[in-house]
Amino acid sequence: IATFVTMGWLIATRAARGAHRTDDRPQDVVAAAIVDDGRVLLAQRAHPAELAGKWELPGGRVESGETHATALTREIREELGAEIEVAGRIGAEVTHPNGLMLYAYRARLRSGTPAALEHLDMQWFSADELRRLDLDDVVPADRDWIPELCAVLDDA
Ligand code: 9L3
Ligand code: MG
Repeated sequence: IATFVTMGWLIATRAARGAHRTDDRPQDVVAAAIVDDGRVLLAQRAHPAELAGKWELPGGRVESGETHATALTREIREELGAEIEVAGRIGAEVTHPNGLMLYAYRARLRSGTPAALEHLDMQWFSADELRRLDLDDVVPADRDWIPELCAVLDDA
């Protein structure tokens, strides 16, 4: 019986380890700064409750086997129904309190018209509109990206 108890314990602890990715390297989240006509697209999160109504650069988790670019292209297709071309990084990576690592990338629209399929709303922001945005209305993880976004739009 001791053998069976030990086997059960081994299986249970391994299953628990597999379920908690935080035991591995941090999971990557990618976000897109889609710039068009001198403006950047921000989307208003629908969930979780503490982030609902706050603006973010749209995107999501990188799944196994994906590059940052393929994950971001998939996320924008799912969230906004548009095809993008991913360019270089913008801003510094952000370490999320829950262990996620966030990376922002510049992107251009290839086809389709973005729509808030999974967000409460979306809006194109000029540099001036970004500077007037109350940071309390921005997802905390994305706040540090705003100054560099303004600089990119000033150059665009
Ligand atoms: N997150 C923060 N800022 C962003 C994005 C796209 C995501 N610009 C955070 C919110 C969630 C996690 O990363 O805690 C996963 O994002 P999602 O898959 O819920 O979009
Ligand atoms: Mg998302």
